[in-house]
Amino acid sequence: MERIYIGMGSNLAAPAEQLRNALDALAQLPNSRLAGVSAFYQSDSLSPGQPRYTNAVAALDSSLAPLALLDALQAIEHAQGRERLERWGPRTLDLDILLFGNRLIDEPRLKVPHYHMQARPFVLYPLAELAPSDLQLADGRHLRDLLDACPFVGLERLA
Ligand code: ROI
Repeated sequence: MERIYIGMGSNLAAPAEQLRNALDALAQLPNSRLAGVSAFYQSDSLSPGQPRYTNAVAALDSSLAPLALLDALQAIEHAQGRERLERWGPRTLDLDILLFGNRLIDEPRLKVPHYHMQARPFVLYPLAELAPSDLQLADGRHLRDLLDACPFVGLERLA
């Protein structure tokens, strides 16, 4: 089993419900256990002119291989109506593998740690709710340092 952190986001079709449905689907993945979920957070989209996003992070313990998990996450996105119309476009559901145990993954379909996580408060702050405070990424960076460089700005933590 490895500990995997999954970033979740939605800005269409009742975002909080999309995240709850995705959590139900994650809990049913084979050879896996849903180990935790952060609070939900709302924030403005990084690309202008889209509805606000609801984001959260899930902790999954799994013995699935990285690409098998990626396939499963894409199947969940698809089942919840994700259409890949444009890069950075609005979406019913986005599931991103942020961290996968202590692995560095650099494949065409999958880069871990996730590329943009260090600059995104809506990823780092929910991740910090679940991860140990001394978490070190596989590339040597410390979560603590990423948080220090990424102010808690524009995030609204939902009850
Ligand atoms: N903005 C926010 N706040 N949350 C997201 O999940 C998100 N995802 C994206 C872009 C369009 C970059 N902006 C986002 O893909």
